[in-house]
This record gives sequence, C-alpha cells and structure tokens, in this order.
Amino acid sequence: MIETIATKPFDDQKPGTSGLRKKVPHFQQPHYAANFLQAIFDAVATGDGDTLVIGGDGRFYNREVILLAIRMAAANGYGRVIVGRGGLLSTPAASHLIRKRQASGGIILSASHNPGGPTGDFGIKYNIANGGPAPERITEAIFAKASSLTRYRVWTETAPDISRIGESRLGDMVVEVVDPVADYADLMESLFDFALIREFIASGFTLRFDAMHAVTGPYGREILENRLGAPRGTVINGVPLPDFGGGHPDPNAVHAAALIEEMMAPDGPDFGAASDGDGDRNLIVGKGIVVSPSDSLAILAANAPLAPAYAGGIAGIARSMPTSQAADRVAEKRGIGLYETPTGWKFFGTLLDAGKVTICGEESAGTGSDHVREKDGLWAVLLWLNILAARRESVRAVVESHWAEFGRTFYQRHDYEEIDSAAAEGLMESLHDRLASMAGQRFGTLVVSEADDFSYKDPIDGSVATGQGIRIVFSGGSRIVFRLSGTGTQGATLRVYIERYEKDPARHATAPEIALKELVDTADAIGEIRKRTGRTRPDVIT
Ligand code: VG1
Ligand code: CO
Repeated sequence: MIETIATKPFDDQKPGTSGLRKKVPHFQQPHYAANFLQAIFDAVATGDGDTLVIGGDGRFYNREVILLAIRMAAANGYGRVIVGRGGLLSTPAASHLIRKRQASGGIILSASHNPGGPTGDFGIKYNIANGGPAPERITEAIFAKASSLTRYRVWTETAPDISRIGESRLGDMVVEVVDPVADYADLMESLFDFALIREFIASGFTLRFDAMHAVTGPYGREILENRLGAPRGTVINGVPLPDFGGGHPDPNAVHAAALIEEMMAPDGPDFGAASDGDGDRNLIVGKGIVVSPSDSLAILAANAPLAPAYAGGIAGIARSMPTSQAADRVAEKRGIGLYETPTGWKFFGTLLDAGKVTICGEESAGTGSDHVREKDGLWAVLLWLNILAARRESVRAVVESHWAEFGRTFYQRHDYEEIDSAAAEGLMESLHDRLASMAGQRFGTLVVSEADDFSYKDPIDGSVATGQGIRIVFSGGSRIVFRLSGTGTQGATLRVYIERYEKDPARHATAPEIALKELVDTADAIGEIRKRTGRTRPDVIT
C-alpha cells in the first residue's frame, strides 16, 4: 500500500559537483533522505513501470537508504528495481547496469572519496538513462522540488532481503538483487586482452591493488585474482567496510601513502594501483614512480589502440578545465578533437553520447571511456595493464618515453581544506574583480597573457555553465587555476591547480616542486592565499 507522509521542504539539498553530500547525522534528520529521494522521483519518474538501478559504496547508512529508496520506488510507479547484492555497486558498475538493462536511471549512494562512518559523509546521486550523472538542468529541477516538497510516498511494507541474489516483489514492483561484480567484470573482459595480461602476470609481473576497504575489493578480487590469475593477496584492504576501516578512501599521496611507500622500495611490486570509495577514481604507481593523473590520461589516450576495444583508434579526448594540457598534445599529434569541460563527469556525457570523444579524464584521478558514462577506476588499471603487457615495458619506461615524445607537463594541485567559507569566497571574489586588469602584469619572470572566469557552452546541447574557475595563463602557456570544491561537507576547500610545459628532455627529471616553484609562489601572490586563509601550506598536494 502506498503511504503519503508529510514532510517539510529542505533548502540545502542542492547537488554539488557529484550529487548531494552531507554528514551522516545531517542525512539522519527526520525525512531528510526521503525528501531528497522524492524530489528525484518528482523530477524524473514517469510512473510507467520504468526500471531503476540502486546501489552504493557500502558506507555507513548505505543499507538504510537503499531499503528506503526501494520502498519509495515502489510507491512512485517503478516496475523494477535492480539492486546490487548487499546494496553494493561501484559507480561505474551502476552506470553499466543502467545501460545494459535499459533502466530509466539509477540512484548511487556514495560520498566517493570522502570518509565514512557514523560521523563521516554520505551522499545521494541520480544518474540518467545513458548511465551518466544527471546534467545540471535535472539537478536544478531536483533542487527546486526538494525546496518545496511537503509530502513523500513510500510503500508501507518493508523491502525484501537484499543479501541474496534473486527476484521478489514489493507491491507491483519487482525487486531484482544481482551480483554486483559479474556484469561489470564481463564488460572489462570484452574491452581488454585478458589472455595477454594473464600471460604477462604469469611471466612474473607483480602487482598490488589497494581497495582501501571500499567498494572495489570484490571487483578487484574477481578481475585481478580470479580472471587474470594474480596471486591471492594482490588485492589488499579488499573487504568493504562501513567506515572504510577508519581510513579515508581517497587514492592520493596522503591517504594511499602505504601503497606508495611499498612501490618506492627496490624490491616492491612492478605495478601498484588504488581506487576510491565508489570505485571511479584510480591511482597508478610504478616501481619508484607515481603517475600524475593528468599524465595518465594522456598516456592512456596515446596508447589506447593497444587494447582491443580501442584498436581502431579513438574519436577524441575530453578533459576537465583544470586537468593539465598533456592530453591536448596527444590529441593534436593524432589529429583528433580535444574538448575542455568544467569539473565533474556530468559534462562529458553529451560528448560521449555524440561520439565526439572516446576517452575522458580529470586531474582528480578520474579516467574513463565510452564503455560507461562514469569515470572508472578499474578500467584505468586494466588499460594500463593491457598497455604494459603489450609493450613489455615498466611504468617508468612508458611514462618517460611519453615525455620524450610529447614533452612533460609538470603539474600539481594544492588543496586547502575546511577553510572559512567567507574567506574562500572573498579570495575568489577578489580574483574575479582583478581579472580585467591582470593581462600584462608581471610576477618575477612570468607575464600574464590572459585571465578569465571559465564558462562552458556544451557543443552538443548548447547548455551553458558559468563560474567554473579562475584561469590565469602566462606567456609560454603555464597556468594557474583557482576554484572552490563542490564535494566537501565542511567549510570550503580551495583548489589551486598549477602547470608548466617543458619540452626539453634534459629537464624532464626535475622534481615537480622545483619545476613549479615560481608558479606556486605566484599563485600565493595573486591569490593572497596566506593572507586570506591564514594557511601557510596546503593540506594535500596531488
Ligand atoms: C572533485 C574533483 C572532480 C570530481 C569530483 C567527483 O570535485 O575535483 O574532478 O569529478 O570530485 O569525484 P570538487 O568539486 O570537490 O573539486 V568523486 O570520485 O568524489 O565522485
Ligand atoms: Co569517486
């Protein structure tokens, strides 16, 4: 039976870069999660018996919201929900299921790389029928509904057991519980040369995959250990835990420090990788070398034809604006299109659907292709393995030969986390006010050639996104970008992105902090970071 429950509107349910993210206790307020779910259904549900995919990264509160979402879907006219067993689905696996099963959309419960647990973060994201994150016109409609809603609908009976694979009913709706891994693993097997990778591993190539107690543990075990024959123990921290074992499932130098340390040892594995909470990010580490995500995008794009799925070449590359221009040089040399989009995977969807691009990436350790409509951590790991197996070379050799051919783009992102929101906004506003007068200004040896506030007109659907980050470009092409994060749950996070191109191979071995020193100092001078935030150094450098 459908029950209608009175609620009050919430004015803070505005989705950010990737869905609605708040602290768990915030989500636990009476009716808070239900309110947002109803706002999604009011904005998108047709009531015509559509199929909805539901899954999450296994974090604290995942199960409660999944069971609620199933009951609400039954009360909002869905004909079938497909749920990952135990409520688990990585973000790319959910994207694949939506496409494969022709669902009208999916609900992904995750706060991605943010920490979990009773006082950690939680998130809800809606993906559309192409498998990708809802575009802004839909997230705005959801926000508008959430801010005016006065009731929600829920099926009275409790949801069926989601710990066992199989079908059951809730009212008129079928609840189908599926193996979260199988379809996704089959998709990966269809894209890459598993026989070649298996043989490469059997010949003694060693690897380590850190699932960070997040969603990719079962995926890594099935694909790397079962299907590709890597020894048991290749996947570490492989059991998804509601609090990620107390860790922070963000595969960067701070939170994946143990993996990186292992990879720096002379007797360490040949290849190391990690993924984040919901399985869409990737960190790639070779023996003695951490691959910068922007370089990884360029290298994957340049070498993709070594994998069966991309053997015919790639149509084009898209990268988010703050991602380094390393990929641009690959696109230029290959004579294919290069698209620069705002931050967030939702901006790649139209380009992928239109066949303009095959590979997309972000500096935040996200890479993916047209096989789904999300970034995909294990996909990137497997493409790397396929490339290494085909070239029979080390990660370092592949990276260095890429630099030799295309030049090296030194890159760093500096994050200042949980700073005062007013100070962060003041910093951005002040930069904005000075944009017009910046061109021609000199900082040490650097001269500003252009400065703007990035806005983007989608070349396929014509939609416009403004205020996507302050870009300061110097003569010679070096860049500094300032933007505020849209995924945090406390205070503001300032991200400063810094890059410089170096063609001369004799200088490619320079450490990034040395190569970028003058730009880093200039970022502080222009942004007045210390003065305005009181911080003397970033919390995280990636
Ligand atoms: C960050 C990254 C962005 C990424 C987003 C979602 O956003 O910078 O590149 O798409 O997270 O990734 P922001 O607004 O905090 O800079 V995930 O793995 O958290 O879904
Ligand atoms: Co993620």
